[in-house]
Parts: sequence; structure tokens; C-alpha cells
Amino acid sequence: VSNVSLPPIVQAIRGSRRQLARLITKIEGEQANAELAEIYPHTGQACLVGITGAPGTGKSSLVSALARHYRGLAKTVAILAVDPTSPFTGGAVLGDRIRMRDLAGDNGVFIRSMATRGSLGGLARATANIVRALDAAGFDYIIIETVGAGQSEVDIASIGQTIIVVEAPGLGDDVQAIKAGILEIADILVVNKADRPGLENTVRGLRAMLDLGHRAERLIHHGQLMPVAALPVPDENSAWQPPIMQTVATTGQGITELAAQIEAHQLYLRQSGTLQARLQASLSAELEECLRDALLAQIRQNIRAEEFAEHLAQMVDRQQTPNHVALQMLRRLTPNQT
Ligand SMILES: Nc1nc2c(ncn2[C@@H]2O[C@H](COP(=O)(O)OP(=O)(O)OP(=O)(O)O)[C@@H](O)[C@H]2O)c(=O)[nH]1
Ligand SMILES: [Mg+2]
Repeated sequence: VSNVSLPPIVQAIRGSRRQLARLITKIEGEQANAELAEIYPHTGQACLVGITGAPGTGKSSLVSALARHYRGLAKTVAILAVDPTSPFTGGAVLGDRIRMRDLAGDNGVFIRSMATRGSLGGLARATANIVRALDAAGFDYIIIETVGAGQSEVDIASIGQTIIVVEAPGLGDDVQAIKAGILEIADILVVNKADRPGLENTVRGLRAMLDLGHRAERLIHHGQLMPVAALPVPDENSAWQPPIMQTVATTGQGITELAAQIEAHQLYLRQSGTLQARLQASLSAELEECLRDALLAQIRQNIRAEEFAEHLAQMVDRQQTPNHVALQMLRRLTPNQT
């Protein structure tokens, strides 16, 4: 039976790569609220893996190796690169393209790079919504690559479930390359390029930093509108301890072990209730963001330019505080209230 008569969004959900690509382009470029509402009930199935770390540590190579591993298990994989320097964006050196080639021709793999500019509502929200599209399209694994968490515009920790932080030996001062903040979001630490000299130092340095820091359970830090069930606080013994794995992404060494740790972490997230708690926290934060946007849009619609200028003048003249003006504007939206 031909799919062609079905609505594009249904085709995307049922596996049309062309319609999926179109949907993603739409999400990137414009308001896609109707589409997002339609795919939303189909989300929540995929395993979301975030891969981050300093430039050149081998993130893309690792993504490819993991994707190959999952394909070997007959699982489907979507790869989202949120990184202008990534080989996935096409700025690849020849070697990278050759390594990608077997993935690119595979129907069970979908590779997409994010346009870093011009995303409506910001790159972070576009990324989260594209992950939803990939999720609805039924990919078993969605791997998101971002460069240098912490400085990145995209908060990978609030999008991914299992966060892998990649380090490599011989990148300047071994452990200095890793910022304390990035360790906090790591569920799994990978020392890639384990075939390179300096491996022992890097691993030792990472272990020392892990032992030093109390690893606070990852939280969504944005303000929260609604009371959200507190994240479960696991006792010392049952809490997840981020393992330090060693890989050679270019040969596949250590990839099976890494995949096993990803499974273990996913199991932990589910059994401890952490996955559910994080979902509540991030949805609550997203709702708050949506409310803020919608309210602002309504207020802008209701306030004429002259009126705004008047308010502005009053604030400048120190007659009215911004807070007072804001409340006045808000009252205009809800005239029934006193
Ligand atoms: N020796 C060695 N080289 C590796 C390994 N993994 C990746 N490389 C090489 O390191 C270089 C960078 O690899 P990428 O996978 O592009 O690294 P990346 O972290 O994605 O880089 P950016 O996206 O630019 O930040 C490439 O030339 C890879 O071939 C490894 O395990 N061992
Ligand atoms: Mg890369």
C-alpha cells in the first residue's frame, strides 16, 4: 500500500525519511506547533544519548562507532550533530567522510546536523523538538553530539538521558581540558584515543577529579513554576557512579563495553525513578518558558506603541518601577480581576 496519500506528518512517523527531513527543517525554521502536537504522543520511546567534550576528542568518531554497534544489533539510530565543526555538517575532512560512508547508505541510520543560526525560539528548543521528531519517527537510539558542554548554547544535559563526556590524552594539560562543570553532567566518562600516549595520566586525573567532587544529581536549574516531585535522592551505595571507559573510536575498541554502560545507566534511570523525575522537572521548566512567551506575545499585542513609550518615559522619570508597569500591563490581559 502506498504511503503517498497519508498526511506528511503521519508519513514521517511511519518512517518516511523525506517527510522526517522536511518536518525537521520546519521545526528549525518556523513555528511548528501543530506538527509538534501531533508527534508528541508518539515520543518517549527512544534512548537518548548525549555526547559532548572538547573539540577533536573523537566525539563524531565515537558516535559513528556506537551507531555501527547498534546497527549490528539491528537497532535503528538517529544522529543529531549540534556542532558547526562536526564532520556531519559536511565540513568533513576526507577521512571522516570515508568512515561515515557505510552509515550514510544505511536506511536504519538517519544523520542530521543542526543549523546553528536562525532557529526560532533558540537552538536549544529547536534541538529538543527535533529530538522529539526523531523519537516519534521510531528510532531506537538518538545520539546527540555537541561540542564543549557548558559553553555550548545547547544544554545537552536537559535533552539527553545518558550523557557521555569525551576526553582524550595529549590535549594540552590533560585534565585541565575538562572543566569541573562538564564532569557534573557526565553519566559516563570516556577517554577516547586510548591508543595515544598519556592515557594513564588522563585516566588518573579524571579519577582524582571524580573522587574530589560530590556529584550532585543533575537537575534542571531553570525556575520551576509548579511544585515538582523532588528528584529521588539515592543513597550513597545505590547512586550512579560515572564509570571511566577507554575507547579507540577509530578501531571500535571498547565500544561494546561503552554500549553496555549506556544500557546499565538507562536501567538505573528507570529503576531509580530518576528518569521520571527529570521528565517532570524539564516539562515543568518548558511549560514555564511557553507561558512566558505566550504572555509576552499577548501583552505586546495589547499594548500600543505610544502607550509603551509613555510607560517607558514614566520609568525613566522614576515615577513608576518596571515591576509596577509590568503588573499594570498584565492587568490589561485579565480585566475581570481587580
Ligand atoms: N588515534 C586515534 N585517533 C582518533 C580516535 N578517535 C578519533 N580519532 C581522530 O581524531 C580526529 C578527530 O575526530 P572527530 O571524531 O572528528 O572528533 P570530534 O570530537 O568529533 O571533533 P569536533 O567535532 O571537531 O569537535 C579525527 O582525525 C579522527 O580520525 C582514536 O580513538 N584514536
Ligand atoms: Mg565532531
